[in-house]
Amino acid sequence: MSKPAPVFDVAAVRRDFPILEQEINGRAMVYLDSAASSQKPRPVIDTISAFYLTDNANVHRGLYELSRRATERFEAARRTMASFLNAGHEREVVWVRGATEAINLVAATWGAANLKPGDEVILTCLEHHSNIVPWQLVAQRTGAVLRYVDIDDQGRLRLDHLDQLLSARTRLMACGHVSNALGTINPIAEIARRVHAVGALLLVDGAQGAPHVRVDVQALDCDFYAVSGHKMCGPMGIGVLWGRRELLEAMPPYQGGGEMIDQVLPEASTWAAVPHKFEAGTPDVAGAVGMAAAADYLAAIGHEAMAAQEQQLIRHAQRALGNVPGVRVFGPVDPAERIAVFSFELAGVHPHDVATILDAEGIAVRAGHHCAQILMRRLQVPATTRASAYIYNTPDDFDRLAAALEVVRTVFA
Ligand code: 7TS
Repeated sequence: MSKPAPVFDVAAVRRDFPILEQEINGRAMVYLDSAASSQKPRPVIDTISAFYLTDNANVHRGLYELSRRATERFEAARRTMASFLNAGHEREVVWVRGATEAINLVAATWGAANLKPGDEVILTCLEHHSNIVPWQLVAQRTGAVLRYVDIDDQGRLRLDHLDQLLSARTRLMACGHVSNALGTINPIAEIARRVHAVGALLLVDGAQGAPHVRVDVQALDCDFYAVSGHKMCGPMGIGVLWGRRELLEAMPPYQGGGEMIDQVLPEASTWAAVPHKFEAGTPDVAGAVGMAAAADYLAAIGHEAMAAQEQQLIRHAQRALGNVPGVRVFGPVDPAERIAVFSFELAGVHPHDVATILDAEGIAVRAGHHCAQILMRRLQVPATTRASAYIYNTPDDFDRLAAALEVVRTVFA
């Protein structure tokens, strides 16, 4: 099979990820589980380490040099994330633990303050549980009703169905930018136009979008955008909620504690300005600094180069998987409509058995429902095997995967 020329130097990128240079079960490891969590390049690890070695102190409190420095690093990281997302203002960037917390924050604060019985929240059947369960919790408390946009046979959202669901009762739509299970890239700007036309808001779960697609929250014209650091080369336990400033300002606080207040009186308190109103307690400062280093790392490669490289990888992977008898890949066929996340079934073999044999061959994939049980039900499969690639993966990785799938077939013949 011919190997297309990479549009950035993948070998150089791989040298930044020492974790990839190891053997698993006597074979050079192939890491194909980046949709669950990406690996971290040296510049991110070094930035976190340097923060603890030279700048660590609590933020927004001390009048001494180290605390000032930690605060400046923390707020500079916020500016980096604002520019990574093309936010209109750094105050629109709230530090959270990840996409899960970002969505819970909006559901619990905006949702509780704005949803009434009979109001509708539109989700899609592609969503990760993180973008379903928080809305179920607030719907149960407020009497709001959830609706789900269906997909077509390639796992693409049916915009005609969205049009049927949108009405004067719709208050918000919560939609993933990119599906973690199928890799589908959703047409967010188009969805925003339709959602805004009925006067509703659009929250985008960008956990899988930000690592792969250039995010411009102003061009997407969404109202909230949720990001996890650990899927875009940053550390675990840190993420960003971007929200329109006037929305964030109108929302009640999320958690109470230090840092989020202005005045604390015996019976009630007043709140700090956004974004600090939503950042109760000591934040993960090293995590924020590490996430900003990850955003800088991706920006240095360039989203256009990343996307072009990924398109080539998708074509190669489709050919390699397509040559294995019995493999059925879910999701969009056109590479332009997807990222390099491949959920598939292998006829007659349970996905957990596939993943176990792949592990014995040194290949890391995920098998299961991928926190997308609504989608699995829609696809009428109990589970899939999922191979998800990122900037450090090569065509060879998919050749190894295809060869290992032949081993699986032999074992189960
Ligand atoms: N939304 C999407 C689309 C996701 O893929 C994930 C994590 C989340 C939200 C939650 O992100 P967290 O960082 O707050 O946990 N997805 C996966 C996955 O596909 N396999 O493991 C985690």
